[in-house]
Amino acid sequence: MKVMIMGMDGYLGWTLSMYLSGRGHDVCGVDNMSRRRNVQEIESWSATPIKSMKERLEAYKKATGRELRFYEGDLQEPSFTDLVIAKEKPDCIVHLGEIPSAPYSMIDLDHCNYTQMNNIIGTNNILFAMKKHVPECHLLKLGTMGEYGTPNVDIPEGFFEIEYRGRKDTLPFPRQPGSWYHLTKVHGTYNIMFACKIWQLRSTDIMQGVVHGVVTDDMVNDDLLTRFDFDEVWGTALNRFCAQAIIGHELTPYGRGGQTRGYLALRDSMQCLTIAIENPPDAGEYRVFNQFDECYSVNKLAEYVVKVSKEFDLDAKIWNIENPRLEAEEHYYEPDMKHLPNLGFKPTYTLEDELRITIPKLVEYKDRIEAKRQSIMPKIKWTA
Ligand code: NAD
Ligand code: USQ
Repeated sequence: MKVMIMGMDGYLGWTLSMYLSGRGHDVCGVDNMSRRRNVQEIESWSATPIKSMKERLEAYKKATGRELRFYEGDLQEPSFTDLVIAKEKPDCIVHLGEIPSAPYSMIDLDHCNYTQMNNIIGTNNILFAMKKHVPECHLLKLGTMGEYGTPNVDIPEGFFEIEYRGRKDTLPFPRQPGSWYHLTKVHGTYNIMFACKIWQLRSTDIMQGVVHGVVTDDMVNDDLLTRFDFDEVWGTALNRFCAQAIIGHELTPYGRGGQTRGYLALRDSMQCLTIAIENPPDAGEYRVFNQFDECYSVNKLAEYVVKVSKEFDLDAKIWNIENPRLEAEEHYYEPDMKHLPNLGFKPTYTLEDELRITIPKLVEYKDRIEAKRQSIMPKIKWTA
């Protein structure tokens, strides 16, 4: 299958490009390299010393004999997006090419607008180019479990049956996102659903939990590593806790630490996305897959990191710091996850076993984490 990966230079995008190519797919990708600039803006960097895209492509060819094609450009530009889709005519577009950070979108008006314009316009440009050039193409779009928020009832996969004033219908489950970033994903969801309805496009909207880990089997040498962020803006919870343990920084669950989310390992995210790619929806179908391995509170995650760190002679300590976000710190959380297991998904390792791979790998980059220690403590406040 010819797969075009929007956001090829990113944490998931680079990993997925190699994973799909290894399974025999013809992979090309797009990126405007904004993630690298946006991380620099807050004076941080990836713990892993990632190579330029040119070096990555050469290293991949040297290691495997296989080629990946790459186009540098901005999905916010309608003519660029139209051109690459018309040129490649992909069977599947995996759209990862968005700004993924909740804290970044909460900095101020400029960062809110940048995130919203980037994410909503980029997706619309893809939809219009698909309609024009590849109406049969499958759009696999990365949404987020955070679209749903933390309702006091079970969370279905996208839709639920409701009876109201004596009448029944199947409707989109209410979205209650918790940041300007998470809102972009909700807007994207409705735009894609509408495009599928009016133009008979086909799409899978992935409500993905928080991803963790740094190693997959394709990273056979360090030139092929993906990025790994740990600062307050771009690092996600479990990845941050691992990096903190390595430099002897207290682990930082926010507030009471009962915030519960779905988490999944990077290698399992690759497995899930590939299952969705290889099992496309029908024309006109808009479907939603929830995607995670297990749900954990941030306190529980920190406890796992303390436990596994000990095996590597790291004495990690937990410090529940003041929560910079506006979010429930104790709540019900029971999301469904049936579609992907029904199509064959099985988590590869337990959380602890994945940590036994991540932590020693990150120890190799201890100096790079230490060098950006100042970027760890949160300064961006939701209600400021
Ligand atoms: P990332 O920032 O590492 O990757 C996104 C890539 O897209 C970056 O390389 C960036 O330069 C590129 N990009 C952004 N805007 C672009 C534009 N206008 N034109 C071209 N390229 C553009 O993020 P990630 O962690 O790999 O996440 C990928 C997707 O998955 C995002 O949509 C994110 O919201 C979603 N997601 C991520 C996680 C997670 O925990 N990492 C969890 C759930 C959902
Ligand atoms: N948290 C801590 N301590 C930290 C960092 C985070 O307690 O040091 C807490 C947050 O307050 C939140 C939870 O951990 O309650 C998750 O935060 P996060 O930063 O790991 O994740 P989030 O901001 O939700 O965003 C990440 C990705 C985003 C994706 C989302 C999936 O950056 O792209 O959409 O995870 S989900 O959380 O399911 O919406």
